Amino acid sequence: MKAICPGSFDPITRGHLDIVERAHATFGEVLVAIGRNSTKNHLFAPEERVELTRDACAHLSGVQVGLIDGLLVEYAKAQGCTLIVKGLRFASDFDYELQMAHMNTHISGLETVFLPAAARFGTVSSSMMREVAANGGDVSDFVTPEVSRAMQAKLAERRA
Ligand code: COD
Repeated sequence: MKAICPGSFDPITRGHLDIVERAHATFGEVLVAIGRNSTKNHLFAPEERVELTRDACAHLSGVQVGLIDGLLVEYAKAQGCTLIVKGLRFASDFDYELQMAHMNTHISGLETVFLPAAARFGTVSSSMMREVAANGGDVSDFVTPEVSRAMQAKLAERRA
């Protein structure tokens, strides 16, 4: 079975990575799919997010990374994925994810499986990482060293 783990991943956190690793252990082949998501204010361009995510997943053979063009479910089917895997942290995630799961099933018949966030990463979000790093805080417990360096470089570039 090939599962798809979609998200904005701006940037990928250890919480995201934990979901990808568990999806890999449970379902085998995994495609981590990055949405362009124009409604969010991004730190990294979609192609930069692909590179950082690819790097973070390099230790997982059988995990690929791609960029979603258009609808997630169409991309998923075109790539041979038969299941969507998402992480859930708290009730607000569930409210949002349930709407997307219903719509994705309605459009395509693809089911969504939810994995509970690991306790140690259960309140970690990309937006919190961006906020902490932008104000000089240390995010290295929650992102890979490469992501941490890329965030510092991007923020320095923005300040220049
Ligand atoms: N631990 C576990 N899970 C986590 C953590 C954490 N610390 N942080 C986030 N997650 C989960 C989220 O709950 C989510 O399931 C997933 O990881 C990705 O999170 P984000 O924030 O990076 O990504 P989102 O929620 O902004 O991604 C939205 C998509 C890109 C998936 C969505 O917009 C999409 O499918 N876009 C394609 C266009 C489309 O088909 N739209 C219609 C959808 S119905």
